[in-house]
Amino acid sequence: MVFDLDAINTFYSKMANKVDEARKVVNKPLSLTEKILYAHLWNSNPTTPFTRGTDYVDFAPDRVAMQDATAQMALLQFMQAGKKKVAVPSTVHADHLIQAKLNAKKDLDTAQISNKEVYDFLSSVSNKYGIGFWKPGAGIIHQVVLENYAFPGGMMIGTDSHTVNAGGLGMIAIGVGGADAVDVMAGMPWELKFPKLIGVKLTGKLNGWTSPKDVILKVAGILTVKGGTGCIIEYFGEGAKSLSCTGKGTICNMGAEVGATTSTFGYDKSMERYLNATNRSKIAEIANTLKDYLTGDQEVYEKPEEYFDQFIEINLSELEPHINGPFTPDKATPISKIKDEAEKNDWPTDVKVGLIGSCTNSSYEDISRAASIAQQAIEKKLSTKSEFTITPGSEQVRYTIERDGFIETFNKIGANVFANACGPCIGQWARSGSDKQEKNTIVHSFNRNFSKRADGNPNTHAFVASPELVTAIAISGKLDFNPITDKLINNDGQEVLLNEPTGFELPINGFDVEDAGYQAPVEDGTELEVIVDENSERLQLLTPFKKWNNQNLTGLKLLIKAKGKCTTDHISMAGPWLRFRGHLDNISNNCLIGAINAFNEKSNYVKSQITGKYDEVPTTQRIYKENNIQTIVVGDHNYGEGSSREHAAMEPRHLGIIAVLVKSFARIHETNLKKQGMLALTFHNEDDYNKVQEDDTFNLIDLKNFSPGKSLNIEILHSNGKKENIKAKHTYNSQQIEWFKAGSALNLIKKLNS
Ligand code: MIC
Ligand code: SF4
Repeated sequence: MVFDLDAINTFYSKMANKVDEARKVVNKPLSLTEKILYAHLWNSNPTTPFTRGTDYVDFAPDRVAMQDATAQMALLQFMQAGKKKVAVPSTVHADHLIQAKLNAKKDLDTAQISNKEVYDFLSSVSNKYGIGFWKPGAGIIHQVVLENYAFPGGMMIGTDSHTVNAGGLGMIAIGVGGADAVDVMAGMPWELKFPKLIGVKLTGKLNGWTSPKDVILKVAGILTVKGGTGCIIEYFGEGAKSLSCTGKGTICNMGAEVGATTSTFGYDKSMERYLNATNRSKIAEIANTLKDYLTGDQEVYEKPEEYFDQFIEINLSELEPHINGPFTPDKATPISKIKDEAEKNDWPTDVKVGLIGSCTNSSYEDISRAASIAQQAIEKKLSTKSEFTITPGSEQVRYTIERDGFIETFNKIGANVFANACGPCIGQWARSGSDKQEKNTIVHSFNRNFSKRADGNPNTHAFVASPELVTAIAISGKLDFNPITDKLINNDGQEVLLNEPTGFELPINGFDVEDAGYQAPVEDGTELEVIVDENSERLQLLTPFKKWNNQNLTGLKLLIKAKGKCTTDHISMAGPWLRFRGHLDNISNNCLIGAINAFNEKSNYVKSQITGKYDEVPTTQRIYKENNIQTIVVGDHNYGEGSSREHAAMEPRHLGIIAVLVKSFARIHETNLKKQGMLALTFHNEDDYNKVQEDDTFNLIDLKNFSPGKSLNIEILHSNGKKENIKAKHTYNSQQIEWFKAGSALNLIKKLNS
């Protein structure tokens, strides 16, 4: 048993009381989100209710999860915190570093060799500090967490934005940067601004080709990539109850794509069935006795407009399958409109590859429904026009679907099964020919489709759809194929129509696995040593960032004014760069290379105010650093959208960028910047973005008075000698200002522990 039943029992034994106390203080019916948040306060019982969207609150999460690409930096930081053991149950999952090239077996063997140093580091550091280690091949963090650790009413944080997947099992699960994970593992409170609430009522029932994925594709279309910022989305209603637990997981997973802090569902029969199927009947038994506490109060769901900050209703019976993309997950097109849209936008309609799986959509249900389409292709004598790949989410799912014949079915339609890992979803895809940068289309069941994400090719148009739809599209080879209405011509020249997909919520014969791939830590790891080779190009011990000198910051040069979408993929690209995630100096060579320079519309091409020449962003910035000149980055809306990777904050910090001034931030990235001792500022007046010119110098003239709720005054000096004054807002509270003063949050922890 890998989960901690005792800890969960202890939490449940106190939950009812905590929620009852909270209800007295709040003095009105509570949503599920509020129940879970109030039941996880660091300082037991509140005396006044928290104001949503305003109050910073200290929480005590039940557990921490980390994946290999972020765990390296998180654990390098934890090693500096001076603790013997982690304070809460924590796990590390080796999933992001496996490249998908040939097939599961060969790719895993290659990864074991090429990533040996990193895996050895993660395995030994986990062992030393009491952290469970899921070895390469065990599966993708979020699927493994759902299968083993998530529990209704619990609260967890994870160093990956899709940690939110665990909301499918009624948790409040939140993606964070590594420095936040360090707080919790070091036994300190974890701080979050008390979120606003979005209620989504689901009525009706899914049918035909529509799947849970379409619910979130629709929601993404409604809310857009920043509509959920600062909010928790709570789903409820009869429609919600009719969804499988893993389907709920899919919906919560992609909540990251609308910027939501997390999403969740109330405990119901589907969760009970999933807990039973994954050997956790004991949790289901206790959860059944606490049902009312593990869902929102009836009054809240009856009058949602009164209790949520925003309310959306979706009728599942009428929901159409959707295809979202390209380049952004919120461009939602219902299948009936895809032909028109494709034509209108000149999207290439020949689909080169269909890819299913990932942490988002690799449940037994997803795979069985996709397999039912593949089976029809065989029976109806259709040959698959696109390439087709599968990345199973966990070894447990992979083993079970192989046992039940689905892998064989996929193989018969020419599929390639990759390792249980992120693979193509995060650019770990050795796609042949992608360097030619041809305009082409792929369709996948993953969650993100930012430019270059899957294969590094900016001209790959990636679309997101449910696994069953991806399978049908791959068989047809056409983006504008609508399986509900369109016929295909089979190998005998006959016209055939695909029937609706069918599947199984859970395996009839139960899940099975030979070796799930888990390594438990030793009881006492104090004597164990963690070795980091000084000459390593992949791992580097951290040197603390310098503390602030208490002076106003003057003479900051503009490094880049980024235009439009600037996600963490633009700031710290993944794919080939994942190999340097444990080496701050080396990975800093990708700093902001994807951001579009507003002055020339090019990426990785900025003017140096020292040399007057244009060069790559990291090279230009390193020259400023050598000359002890600090710099500032200016950006657009939702800056830092996407991943939790704190490299997107540590790299700029390491290279000497001290401030980031934007129209708005994505939540995790803003916190990451603060944690690493940087200034994360937003324009008071959005239009001031237009005032910023290429050769500008910035003076933060009243930083000495940096205090909560008080705007900062910035003087911009243009090269023509003109001066303009603008105001910048910030969301730092007094604790966060201390992080800035100390040089980073970690410097402060170290000070407290020394
Ligand atoms: C992603 O989906 O972008 C990632 C890769 O899983 C990231 C984490 C990372 O960059 O390591 C995330 O979502 O947080
Ligand atoms: Fe991995 Fe993709 Fe899921 Fe991120 S979104 S955890 S890269 S499978």
